[in-house]
Amino acid sequence: MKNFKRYLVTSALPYANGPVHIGHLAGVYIPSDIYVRYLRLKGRKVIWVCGSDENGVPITIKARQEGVTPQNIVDKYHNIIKNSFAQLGISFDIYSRTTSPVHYKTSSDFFRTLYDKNIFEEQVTLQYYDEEAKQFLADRYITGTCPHCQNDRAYGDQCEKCGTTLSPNDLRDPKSAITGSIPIKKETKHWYLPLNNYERFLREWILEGHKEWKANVYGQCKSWLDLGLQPRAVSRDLDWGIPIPVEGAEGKVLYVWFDAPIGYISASKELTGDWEKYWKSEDTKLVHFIGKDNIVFHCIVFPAMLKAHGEYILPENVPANEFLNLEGDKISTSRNWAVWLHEYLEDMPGKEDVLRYVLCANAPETKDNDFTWKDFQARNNNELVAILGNFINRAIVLTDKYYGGEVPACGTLTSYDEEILQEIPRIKKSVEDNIENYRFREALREAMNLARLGNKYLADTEPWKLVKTDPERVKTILNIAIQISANLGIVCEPFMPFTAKKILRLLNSDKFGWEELGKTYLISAGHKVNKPELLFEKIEDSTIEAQLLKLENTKKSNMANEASIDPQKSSVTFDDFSKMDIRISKVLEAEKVPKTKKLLKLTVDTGIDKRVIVSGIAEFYSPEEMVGRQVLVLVNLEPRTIKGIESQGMILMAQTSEGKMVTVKPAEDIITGAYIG
Ligand code: B3M
Ligand code: ZN
Repeated sequence: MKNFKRYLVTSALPYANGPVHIGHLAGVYIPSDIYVRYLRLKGRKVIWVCGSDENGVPITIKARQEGVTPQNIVDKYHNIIKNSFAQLGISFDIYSRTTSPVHYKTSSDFFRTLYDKNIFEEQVTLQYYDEEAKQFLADRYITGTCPHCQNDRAYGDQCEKCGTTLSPNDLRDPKSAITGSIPIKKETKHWYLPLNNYERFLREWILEGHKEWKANVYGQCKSWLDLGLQPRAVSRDLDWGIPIPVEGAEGKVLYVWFDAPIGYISASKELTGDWEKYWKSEDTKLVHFIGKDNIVFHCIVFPAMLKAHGEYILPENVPANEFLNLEGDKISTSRNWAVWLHEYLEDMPGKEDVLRYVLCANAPETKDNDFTWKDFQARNNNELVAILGNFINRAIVLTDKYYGGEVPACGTLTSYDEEILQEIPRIKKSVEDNIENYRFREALREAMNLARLGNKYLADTEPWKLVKTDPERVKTILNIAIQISANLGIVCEPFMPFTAKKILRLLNSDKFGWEELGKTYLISAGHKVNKPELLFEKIEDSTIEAQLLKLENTKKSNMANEASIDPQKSSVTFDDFSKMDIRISKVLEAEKVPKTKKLLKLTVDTGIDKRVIVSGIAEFYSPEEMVGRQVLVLVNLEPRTIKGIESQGMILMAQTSEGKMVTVKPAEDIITGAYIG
């Protein structure tokens, strides 16, 4: 294995278009915090950089939604994100932002270097352009009908109803989301990074050189590479972002995925004058912590950029996690389906480590996982309270009770004592191996095994039974229990830094070095520990129910929103409207149209005549339910033949939030044939 002199750790830059949620934490920030805290404890040289991703379309969309400037948006969310990270103990060396002057210059220079080296290809293409707003439309700014599911609110990059990835050209009836007008196609020039030229290098570097990468990461890279790489545009027509530093590029900015990873370099520059050592020497170990949706950018695009530039090292590993779901549903910022960190910190003061623990114990390291409040409660009550808290408490309480808090001297060890003590260095080694290999769940499980070991030791030796008959033995047992507690104060630090501190405070002890983990004489006889205090408290059902209620309300309001978000159609003249002849009618007969699931054949009395209408409501109403019902009928709709039956008119229906079609009826008794208008 290579011997690295220093570590450069990066964590994905969260978009400053919303706060941070538990999915971000479990996927990226908690694992990287554990990793870096551990490296520091081991005395390795390390810098850890992060910051807010403040450029790009996600920011301008949010600004438009809230009716404020993009600058307002990034200022607001940068502060929320930065503060909430700090409160959770996420210990970046720097949390910067990609609107910083250093970043503007760094990424602009980076582009210019590649430009001067003739790396880019220029291409003129036709893009949608909104003539009213006088601007080119980013994919997200074009809406239209999805060609797969007919959803008429699909976006130019994706249909959120059926989940298909789209390009703006796939949409039928495209409209500008800015003005609602129909966009035209207009020529525009952009710079492309020819990823295809780096395919061979990437194949060798990843597929041959990094077989040790996590299977999910390696697998995703392989499938991208096997599909073949295409040139990718690294510029955009947008009025928010870093201007392209080339003449004749007015109105064009760097694509956000071009500048964002350079943000790691800019933040390092802001942090230390030594930044070049970290970024440009082969004996630096560069590790990117990200979520799975960012793999291609960190394993393929950014390395190709770094390679093209020529001066930078490449990542040694990219331990991307899968996704965390919430109560069975995908976490979504726009649908507010999330547990937001800043809200958690407010709702659950003093429980920072509970969240850190649960999200690490349940981290989606190899597959998507689910966060549920019930599991959160169970892990707190059955693990933190019952295992870790219980052991530390028993060790301190017994020392307090029997010896007034003075740690008793250790006498002769039995072979069982020795067996127990030998476990500690084994646990240490296992925690280290697991962390170094990005298996944080397993590392945490092993750390907790030390508390399990302590509980088992006390349960097996039962000092409370021996205190009268064999006081010397009890001294040894409690000395050992206190040594195990001190070891827990060390081993918990990367995972639960607040708890590690509390343990040491209970032991009335200074911080130990990590190298002391595994030692069994950390606290000397005669040392006085503090009065017992509980490390964790039980979480009651009512607390969990309050959180579940919050989620339920989100679900309800989402449903209401979805039911009412149909935008207003374009205006019609009164003449247009008065052409429609709508009458109160009565259904006389109803039957299913054979060989169809959705159609009913209805005979209705319109007051004018009796006629046949075919209506697509069989999924919602049985023929029996329709007979005798008053309905609204558009009687002068051109007749249409459906399944061989001539349909003369249309029954008017409304749609419920669950998508059910229901008939509409007048508020008072009214004669058949009455005119509506
Ligand atoms: N902001 C996307 C994300 O939050 C993006 C990461 C940038 S890392 C350089 O998923
Ligand atoms: Zn669709």
